[in-house]
Amino acid sequence: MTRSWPFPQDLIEALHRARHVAALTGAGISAESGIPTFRDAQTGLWAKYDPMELATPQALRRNPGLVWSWYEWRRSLVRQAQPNPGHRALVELEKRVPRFTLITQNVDGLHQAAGSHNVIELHGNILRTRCADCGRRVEQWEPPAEGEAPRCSHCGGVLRPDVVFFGEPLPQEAWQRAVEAAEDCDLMLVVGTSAVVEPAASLPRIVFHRGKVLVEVNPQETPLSSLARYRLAGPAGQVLPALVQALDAHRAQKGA
Ligand code: BV8
Ligand code: ZN
Repeated sequence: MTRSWPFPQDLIEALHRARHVAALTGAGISAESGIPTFRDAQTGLWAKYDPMELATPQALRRNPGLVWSWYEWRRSLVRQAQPNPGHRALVELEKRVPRFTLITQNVDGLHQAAGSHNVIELHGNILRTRCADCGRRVEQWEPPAEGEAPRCSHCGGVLRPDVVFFGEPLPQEAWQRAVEAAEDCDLMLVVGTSAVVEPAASLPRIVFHRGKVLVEVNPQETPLSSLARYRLAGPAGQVLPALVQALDAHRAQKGA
């Protein structure tokens, strides 16, 4: 049963009228799928490591085996995770608006698993692996010795997850498409992101400076909260399904 949220009528009207809706999602939308966010303390084995230290090219050079093990642990969490009602509500919303662009900072592939189409992955995907040297995508590899990273069968380079480390540039094409969506959309939902990581966090500011509607879905305040025309302070897994329901009710009433 979805808690019915008291959405402002003009928010639902703006969603109803929007020609192009964009959504920017962060780790918060996957929290209800059991994947720890970055801001949460790293659970268990990894409590003593800082993601900012491990998700870097320096860490990969210095200790590829440790970086590889950290990502193997995170991949095991992702493989057990299912999309939650928040992911599924964005699939429903995509069906209800003329144009919908889903931009995610997440690397867990849960939007695609939920059925979203043309997902823009700004930071890559943890389930894909590539060679750090020749860049080849790699589907299987010899299991590495304990504490080592596996090697590329083509060039002998260390293998790494196909994600964007801190200090690395974002994939050019993904970034371009995300900026185009921010420059064209009538409304942007910003869901489950602490809006700290750049350049992703600059996308909602483009929408704000264009005078378009920014909607933040996050139980906590963030640096974006002051720019949001609407702040829906709740978990995405409850707020987003309720938002789609309110849009349907609004349209049924208009249709009636
Ligand atoms: C770049 C893949 C330039 C890896 C990720 C100073 C020093 C050094 C660097 C910088 C600096 N200042 C700026 C930088 C640049 C740096 C950066 O932004 N650093 C920050 C930390 C200050 N950015 C970069 O390095 C980027 N690259 O700038 O390159 C360049 C250009 C040309 C040539 C060379 C270089 C690359 C950034 C990408 C890093 N990779 N991921 C991996 O995953 O291992 S980012 C990673 O962290 C995630 O992908 C994610 O994007 C980010 C975490 O952010 P969030 O998604 O927001 O998650 P978070 O946990 O923070 O927040 C969760 C939110 O959800 C919270 O607000 C919470 O309240 C909310 N929530 C919780 N539950 C729910 C919920 N919301 C809704 N419902 C719920 N149920
Ligand atoms: Zn290679």
